[in-house]
Amino acid sequence: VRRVTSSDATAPHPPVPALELPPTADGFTAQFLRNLNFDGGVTLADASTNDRYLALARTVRDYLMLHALADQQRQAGAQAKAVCYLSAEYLLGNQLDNDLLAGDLAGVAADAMAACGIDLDELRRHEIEPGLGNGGLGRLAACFIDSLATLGVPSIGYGIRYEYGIFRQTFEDGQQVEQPDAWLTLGAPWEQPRPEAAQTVSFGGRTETVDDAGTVRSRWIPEWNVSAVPYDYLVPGFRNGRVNTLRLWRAKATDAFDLRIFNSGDYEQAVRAQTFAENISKVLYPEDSTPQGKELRLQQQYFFVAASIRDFLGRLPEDFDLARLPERVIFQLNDTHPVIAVPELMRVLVDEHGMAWDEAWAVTQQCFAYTCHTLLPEALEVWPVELLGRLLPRHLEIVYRINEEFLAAVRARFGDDEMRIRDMSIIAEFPVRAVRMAYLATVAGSRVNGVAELHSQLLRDKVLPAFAEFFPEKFTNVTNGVTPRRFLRLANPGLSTLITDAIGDGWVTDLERLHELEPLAEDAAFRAAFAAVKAGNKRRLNEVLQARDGMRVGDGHLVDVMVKRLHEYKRQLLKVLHVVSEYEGVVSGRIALADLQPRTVLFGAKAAPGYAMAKRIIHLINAVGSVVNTDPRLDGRLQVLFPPNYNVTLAESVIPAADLSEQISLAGKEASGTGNMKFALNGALTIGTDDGANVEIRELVGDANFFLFGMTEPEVAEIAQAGYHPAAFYQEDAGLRRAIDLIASGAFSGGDRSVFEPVVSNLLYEDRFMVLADYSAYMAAQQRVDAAYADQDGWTRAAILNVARCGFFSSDRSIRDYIDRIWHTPPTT
Ligand code: B1H
Repeated sequence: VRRVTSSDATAPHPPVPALELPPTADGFTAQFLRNLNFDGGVTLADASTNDRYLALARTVRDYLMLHALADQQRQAGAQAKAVCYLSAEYLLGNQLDNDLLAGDLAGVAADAMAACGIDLDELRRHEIEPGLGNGGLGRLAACFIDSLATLGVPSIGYGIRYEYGIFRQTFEDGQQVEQPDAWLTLGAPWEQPRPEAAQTVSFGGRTETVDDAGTVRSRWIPEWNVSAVPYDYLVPGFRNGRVNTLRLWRAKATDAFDLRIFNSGDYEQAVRAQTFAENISKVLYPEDSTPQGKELRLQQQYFFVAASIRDFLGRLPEDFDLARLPERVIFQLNDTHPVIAVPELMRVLVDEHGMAWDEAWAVTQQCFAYTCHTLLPEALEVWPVELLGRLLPRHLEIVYRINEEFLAAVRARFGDDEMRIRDMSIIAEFPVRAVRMAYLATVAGSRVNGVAELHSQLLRDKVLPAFAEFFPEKFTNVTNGVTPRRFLRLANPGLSTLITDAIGDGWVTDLERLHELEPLAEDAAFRAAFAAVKAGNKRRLNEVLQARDGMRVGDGHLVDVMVKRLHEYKRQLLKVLHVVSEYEGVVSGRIALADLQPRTVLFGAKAAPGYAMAKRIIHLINAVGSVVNTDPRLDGRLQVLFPPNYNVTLAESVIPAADLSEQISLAGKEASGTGNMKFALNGALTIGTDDGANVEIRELVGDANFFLFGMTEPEVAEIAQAGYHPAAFYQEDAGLRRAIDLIASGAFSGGDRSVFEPVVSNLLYEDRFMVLADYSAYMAAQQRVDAAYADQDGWTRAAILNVARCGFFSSDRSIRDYIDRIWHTPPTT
């Protein structure tokens, strides 16, 4: 045993090798038992499932920490430029399997658990996923940090440690009920609190001007503070020894805060004030795509970006020249949620470091880049000036000055074109004076990117055309991607093994190698093996659904899946109309039961709690399901399953089992989609519109292996322009009329016609997302699906080609594109 001397404490030293590397089952077992005994305070004999789970998680983290310490030491002197990914959401999913895979610990962990008589699968099922995001945007952030680590890019993910993540969805009488997501209650073994690295974040108050040796400067006198305490997650690269950090901030009342209240002697007020501060990181706002302009949400946004900027600047050498900040960092803005970071960095540089405005602006412009994730006008965040001025008065001044100088530049180029000035102003005047965060991000950032080719083009042409004209060089595209580690290697072990047996395991970090599978589509034995994997995945899904919800997919059924947030633009209603039409067809005798391709239609979707129409649509899906599933005339050949609480964990069981992937948004509305990529990569065929990344999927897999239907974006724009009349489609299409009439008749609501009346009249008289206009094309495409599925071997061939041709959709490729087009941050070793 080496003696620890006092010099060890100060001199840089290699991490103490407390654990054996490479890991052995004995070493792993010993560490597991240490954690169980000393961290958990229980013996193996007395340990509960939770105790064992926590000790296992700790042990996995210990091994990763060894890599992290070594990695930090290697990177310390490197002075490489880092990516700071600023995102209000990270939809991480379970950590255990992810970290076992990345750290190559699955084998020793299994042996160690077996040696202790513990069922590893039971511990896997015990994990509660951190659901710190709503949907695609949050999951994208999680995929990106995985790829950043795997590619060896120095980076930090910054976000919020919500005490309550996305709500847990239950159904009562078919209607959504939201339950709090208490993911922290049984312990959070993957995170490490770092109270010593807390930052203070200020709010409110006023500004005053001071004469600083002849220059008039503004400064902020805030009114209240909160403390931001970081909680760190290890983000391991795939077996490369690299470990990055995800730093999530938790709001705590500051000591000063406590003291002030303590002095006032008002105990009740003291407790209330503490709650007030800590509310900031209490709950994730459950709106996907449609932000609500709530004050607490702005507090959350400023809270995490202010803490993150300070945190990053604190990592630079004491004497670092901030004029060179762009050499060391790029802050990537994940949508507009962190855009308040722009005036914050300006404030830090100008007010706190005394930098001249113009120089600070030049630095700031190089340090930010902005990703837009939407096309819906209602999704573009704006903050009322009144609110911003009250919460962050200095930031409002800074935004005004940025806008003034920007509009002066616009005038200098285009003259006093007041229409243009009003269009481009960062400050909107109607309906209330408000800051347009997307405009601020566009003016401030070095780059603006959309998330799929079509989306980036529409962003230039429709959402920000004046800006694209003014700053053509800023606009670029980075098509989204998904991590093949979680969504293929882990979620689909059967297919992973089949692929690896055929082409080796290089695909896990080089997904384009899936192309090597293409010739195997013509190999009958490979097709049979592929089909067997799909059948096995359906059995696995059934085990999960049985245990979770008492549901099962029918034997021999085509598994038709639509899982994503519930939003009208995504058109779950179109899928419902298809189901109702098939049902009506059989019941009325127009379709012979024997001609009906047996199908299970599986939905998964959460609705924002305040989104009434979305909740009615959930109710309708459940109502249709309970009628269709139990009508003896259908004999079980058409099933509608809607397991509640769709999340990352359920996705990992559902996606590998799917035959058909529903990607049926109205063209021009879905920015990208990422579920579409996960399904294709797992060998489901897509029925989809020409929208988002569907366009690129279809181009890559080929028209023969994709069921395209519906209007194109220009066609949508044209009929919108001409005046869209949904009722005309209802009048002209007898099948559509029968389906809608059946819903309107109360057939799915126990004869009560009022229940779904709002859904029906919305479809007939408004139908903002043109469900009725695409209905007949969708029905025809579903007929092509049925015909194609009848040829099982042909279907399997097409499915294999989907897998083989979707390597492009790795988030590793997305990150390489960000590096090449935006960040210019080479990987380090
Ligand atoms: C996407 C959001 C979003 N776009 C506001 N916008 C939110 C907007 O809390 N909010 O207020 C939360 C989320 N999310 C999605 O991003 C797009 O709809 C998808 O098409 C895209 O694939 C995904 C990732 O780019």
